[in-house]
Amino acid sequence: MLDRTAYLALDAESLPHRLGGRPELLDRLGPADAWQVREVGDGNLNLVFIVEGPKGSVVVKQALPYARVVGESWPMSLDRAFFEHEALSRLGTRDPGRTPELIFFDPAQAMLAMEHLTPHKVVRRAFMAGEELPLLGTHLGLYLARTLFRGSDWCMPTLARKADLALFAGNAELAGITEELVFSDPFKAAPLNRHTPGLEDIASAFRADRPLKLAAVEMKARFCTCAETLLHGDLHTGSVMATPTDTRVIDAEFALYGPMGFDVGVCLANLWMAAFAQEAHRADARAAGSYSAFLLATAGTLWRTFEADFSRLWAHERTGILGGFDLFEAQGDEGGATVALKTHLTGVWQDALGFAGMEIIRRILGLAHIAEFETIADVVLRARLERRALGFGRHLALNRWQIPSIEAANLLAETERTRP
Ligand code: SR1
Ligand code: MG
Repeated sequence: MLDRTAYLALDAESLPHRLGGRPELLDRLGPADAWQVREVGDGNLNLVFIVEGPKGSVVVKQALPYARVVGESWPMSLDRAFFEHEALSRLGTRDPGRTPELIFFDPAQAMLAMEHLTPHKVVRRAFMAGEELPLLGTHLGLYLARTLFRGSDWCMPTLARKADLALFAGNAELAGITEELVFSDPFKAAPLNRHTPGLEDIASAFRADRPLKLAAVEMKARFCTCAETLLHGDLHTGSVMATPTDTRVIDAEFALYGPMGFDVGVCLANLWMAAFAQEAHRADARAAGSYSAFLLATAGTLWRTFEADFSRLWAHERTGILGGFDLFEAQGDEGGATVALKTHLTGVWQDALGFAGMEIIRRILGLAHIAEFETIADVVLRARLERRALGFGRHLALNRWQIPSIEAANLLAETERTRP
């Protein structure tokens, strides 16, 4: 059991004194008495500091013993910092260069120091500013293929795989948060739910919508029971930072073993939601349409890149428990292996659509909303855009077996986005 009696939350004033003896930081930053510190955390859970010195800058992230978004009335284990560190190490090995460089981890202080990504922007904020990120879809598709494939039974040997599964089972508290906030709360009168005024009718209709609630239970069952690979577990566009030429994935504290479609679906959902919010962020309908086209194209590139790179890895790195070379290629049955791959990818796609539907609904009717909608001051407009997104989310959840391709899903998104 880790001794956390010395745990103390950092603040900008105390940070140089508390961390100024660390050689890894002194090497990168220069002397501590010249450090400038800013707290910049805008997420739901943690403290995040940018520390700048004469020689460079770093980020220091520290877990709080409660959920920042709610306050001290929601106590939360500091162990999530341990799981974040373990997860980022693995994800960074599986897709090198796609996560920030880790500098040190202090388990007793639940504190992680890492590379300061600059001039990177949180992707959600780049979307709100209307900045195009031409490589985002490709980078995310590659990241998803590599991390999801290489953390799975298709690639990993049995002993390492099961030890890892057991380790990440310890991140149960954060898994429980996702179970409740994504798959349950939006479909009942949960105390932490909130929504834009004007959405009362649809919030109430969703609580009485048996097919939708059955879909929520089915997706929750997939999330809870399908320990297919190590997931990031919270891959929304606030967990990605980018420039036009580089993309990095951060904030892996929700990491757990789960279905591949969860990371894919959450990511797609956040691209689609950004498109639904466009009308409020651009000067006119034409500009909104043009930026939406970029977002939908990014979703398309993401999925097609994921499929292609996953298929490449399947051909070259299928060395794990489920490898199947002995059953197919070794017996001259290449076609059998191709069918197994296609069946698997179809399952990931259908899961992704179901999870995307859940993510959209929970970001509008649940506790944790997204800035693209939250910053729309005109609540009538906000409600109108959110209502369209809710209709799309419900459609995805209920029709996940009938939407054959990313092109078909994008067409549905554009039809709903422009609905009068
Ligand atoms: C109490 S945590 C609320 C949400 O913030 C995180 O980013 C996750 O998305 C979680 O569901
Ligand atoms: Mg986060």
